[in-house]
Amino acid sequence: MSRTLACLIVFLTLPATSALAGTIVLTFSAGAGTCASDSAGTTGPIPCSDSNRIYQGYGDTADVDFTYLDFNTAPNSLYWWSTQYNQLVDVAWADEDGRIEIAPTASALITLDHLDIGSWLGVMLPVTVRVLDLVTSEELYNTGVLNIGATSVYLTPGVSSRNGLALVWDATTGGGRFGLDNITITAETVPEPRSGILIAAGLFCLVCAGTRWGDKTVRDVTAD
Ligand SMILES: [Ca+2]
Ligand SMILES: [Ca+2]
Ligand SMILES: [Ca+2]
Repeated sequence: MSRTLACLIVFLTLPATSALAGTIVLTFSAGAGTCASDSAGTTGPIPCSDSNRIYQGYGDTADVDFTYLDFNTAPNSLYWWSTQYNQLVDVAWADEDGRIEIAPTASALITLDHLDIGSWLGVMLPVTVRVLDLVTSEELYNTGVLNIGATSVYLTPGVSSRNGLALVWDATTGGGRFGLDNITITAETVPEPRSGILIAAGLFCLVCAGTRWGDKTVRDVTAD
C-alpha cells in the first residue's frame, strides 16, 4: 500500500469535525425541577405551586447555566404561575421587570431562538422585550413597545453570542403582568481537539503526496 493511500485512509477514517448543537426548551412544567422554596431560588427543587419562585438549577445542562431574576428585587428569582396568562400554561413571571441570564459554561455559542410572552388575564399593557450580550450588554434584539392583550405573542429573536445572553423584559406596571414560556435556546459547541487532529492529519497527507510526486519527478527525469 502506498504511503499516500495510507494517509488518505487515515484521514478519511478520522471522526469528522462538527459542531455539537443542543436545544433546550424552558417550559416551566409544574413537576419537580422547576420551583424553589426560597426567594433567591437556591433551595430545591420542589413541585410548583402558584407564586413559588423558579429554582436556579432549572434548565441547567453541562453547556448552559440559567439564572432567573425578578429584576426589581434581585437577587430574588422569578415567580411561577400555572394559568391565566392567555393560553400559556406554567410560566415564569416577574413582579415588574424580569431577566433571565443564559451563560455558556465553556465555549458554547448561545442562540435564543424563540419564546412566548402572555398577558395576565388578557389585560392590554405595554412591555418591551430585549436580548443583550451577557458580558458587554450590547443590545442584540429589541421588540420596541409591545401591547399584549387577549393573545400571547410569539417572538423569534434568533440572536447569538459566545458570551451568553440576557433576556430582559421591562414593564411599566407591577403585579406580575407578563408571563414567559417556551424559551428555546441552542447551545453549539465545537470540539477543538478533534479540529487540531484533522488539520495535522491533512498536513501530513499533503507532505506524503508531495514526497510521492517528487520521487516520480526524479525517476521521470532520470529516465530521460
Ligand atoms: Ca442555574
Ligand atoms: Ca409552560
Ligand atoms: Ca419597569
